[in-house]
Amino acid sequence: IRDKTVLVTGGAGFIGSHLVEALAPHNEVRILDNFSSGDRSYLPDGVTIVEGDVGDPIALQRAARGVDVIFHHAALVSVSRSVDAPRRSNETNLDASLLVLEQARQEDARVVVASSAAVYGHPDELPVSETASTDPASPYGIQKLAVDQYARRYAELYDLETVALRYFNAYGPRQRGPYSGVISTFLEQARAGEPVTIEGDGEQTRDFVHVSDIVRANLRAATTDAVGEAYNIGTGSRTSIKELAETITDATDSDSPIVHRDSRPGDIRHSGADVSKAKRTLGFEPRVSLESGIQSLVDGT
Ligand code: UD2
Repeated sequence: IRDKTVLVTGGAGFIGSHLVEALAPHNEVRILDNFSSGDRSYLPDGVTIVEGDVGDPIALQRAARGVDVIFHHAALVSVSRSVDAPRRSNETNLDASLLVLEQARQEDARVVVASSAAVYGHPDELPVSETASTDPASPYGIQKLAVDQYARRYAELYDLETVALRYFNAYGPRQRGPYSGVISTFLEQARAGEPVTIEGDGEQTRDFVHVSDIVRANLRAATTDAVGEAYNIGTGSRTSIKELAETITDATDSDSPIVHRDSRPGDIRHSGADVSKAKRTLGFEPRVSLESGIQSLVDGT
């Protein structure tokens, strides 16, 4: 997209900052971030920073004034933290998202919301399509499902242009920290020569999607006519956690042993996207294979 005024909530975070990078050359970009996990160094010059909580109506109003599109990426992404503290994660993931939708109504702005594969819970069928039943297995999944449904209903009830993107397992540069995804955890462990910790038997599978593909999906969502819809964003292929551990120890030339720990209570066994709807309707085409995505993380390119 070009020549728009856009707001990225969570714009200093992992996915948000990559999106900001893609938008900044051709658009007026604002971000709203409380820097709880985001970092200023990720932001290119020329971006307007509003420091604050997405749940703070004043900060949100300031950041959203006059925008054409809001990309809503501010969230607490840890499933296990949502289990430990459901109300705290509900505040950020659901209450604040409703504020964002309301603010978009005020501005008549399009909203692209970050939904999640977590809305499906334990899928009945693989790959999982958007018409599959939604039965989230965690507070996080419940919150994302509610946002996803609100987005759809805001399109219908108020004629607001909304799109929900259901991300599968995102990875890439800048994902880090104790609550981040398994790829960044394994990479840190392998590089430090520490044991690579598989939770459970490692036969569970995930659909790992590179952040650059997620950014491309957002750019498509910003212009599509097919609003009021949810789209799976993944690659369509699944990798077991065991295979992932081996790929990462190989790619880093690490001597780290691969060890097993207890599995996570309530862990999803298999997750994989049917991305045909996003391909057909958004023209989304995942480009980065897991092998090349991991290689570029290792090479730092
Ligand atoms: C990810 C997202 C979540 C949601 C969901 C949608 C993150 C941090 N979470 O949850 O926000 O969108 O996908 O499907 O991106 N594992 C290990 N060892 C470790 C860490 C993890 O074996 O040190 C396993 C873990 O038990 C699980 C798998 O790896 O089976 C993936 O775990 P995760 O935390 O990266 O992501 P997930 O799928 O729980």
